[in-house]
Amino acid sequence: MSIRFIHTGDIHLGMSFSSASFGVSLGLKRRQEIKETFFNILRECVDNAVHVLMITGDLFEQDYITLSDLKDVRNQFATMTDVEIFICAGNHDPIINERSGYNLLKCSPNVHIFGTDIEKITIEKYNLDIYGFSWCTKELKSYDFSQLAVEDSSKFNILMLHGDAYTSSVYLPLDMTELFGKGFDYIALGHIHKPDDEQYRWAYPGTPEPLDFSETGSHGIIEGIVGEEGLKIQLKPFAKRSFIHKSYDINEEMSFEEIRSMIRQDIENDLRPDDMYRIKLTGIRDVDVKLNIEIIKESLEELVFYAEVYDETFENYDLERIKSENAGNIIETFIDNMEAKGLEDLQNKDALYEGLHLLLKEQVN
Ligand SMILES: [Mn+2]
Repeated sequence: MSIRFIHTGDIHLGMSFSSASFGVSLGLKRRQEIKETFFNILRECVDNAVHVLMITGDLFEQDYITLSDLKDVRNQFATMTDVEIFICAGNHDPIINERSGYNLLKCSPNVHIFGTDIEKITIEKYNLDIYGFSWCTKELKSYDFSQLAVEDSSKFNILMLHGDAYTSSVYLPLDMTELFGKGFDYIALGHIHKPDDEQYRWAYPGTPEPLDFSETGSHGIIEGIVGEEGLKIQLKPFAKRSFIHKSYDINEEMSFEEIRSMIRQDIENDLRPDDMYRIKLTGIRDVDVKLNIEIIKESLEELVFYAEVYDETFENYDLERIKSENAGNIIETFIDNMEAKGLEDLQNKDALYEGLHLLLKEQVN
């Protein structure tokens, strides 16, 4: 037979979002959406008669999850009697003591939570051995995998780990060449929030619901089959929303309304009403143009779920006037020096305007 599985991780149920750029009230909404998306994943397992669900750590935020949410999860797991659910705890939900979330509730027999030493859990009916361990600390500089070996290569063998395959961080750096050499059919990883569906025998599913503006692109779950014909995995989009970055370069010819409608038009041309936008304005604006980013934000939020706008433009200064007002001081010298370097080079011009912005602000203060 072949085993159909779903691999997810880094759900971060209970995420507080207390310092999110999009604010606390939207954070609360996102917190609820993360939970809904996780329950949609559980429903997907049942609807598609998935045999195995793997959750590779950071299922929840130990410091912020409520007992109420944990009970909802436990109860939902208990209804999924035909799905074997495997969980290895990560650095956000480590099994530290009896108050750790995983120790508070007794789960149904279909839920397998790895202990804090590496162990093998066997599902006889699927001829499957799954290896893994749960974190019991918030940091883990290394782990000795030298004794780890596939015990029965006639079975399907999967390894679940929460760690860092890409950099040498304090979050368990993983030597994938070493681990891959042990002969697992699949290594299910967690910790990195960016999904990678390109790997052949090991992969990060990433966060199913992206958490902030650093988590751009499509997010979802990994659907896979392991069987006599080998392994097949693919990333299936599952997130309710995406984070999108947009940058607009304006110039000194543009009025405020032109700037506002240009941005609005551009967003409308490729409208993604459910998504969250971070908009950056760069370039040089006319000194008389008052760039009211709140008005731009409000006008965009008629179109999309959320927009935040950052003004990184510089005023189009009247250099001759500023020089004559600052004859003999550092501001005049600065302008002279930059003019000598050549303002037709836009980098020089930006540097001049950036410097002037700071110097003139200081002067006012
Ligand atoms: Mn995580």
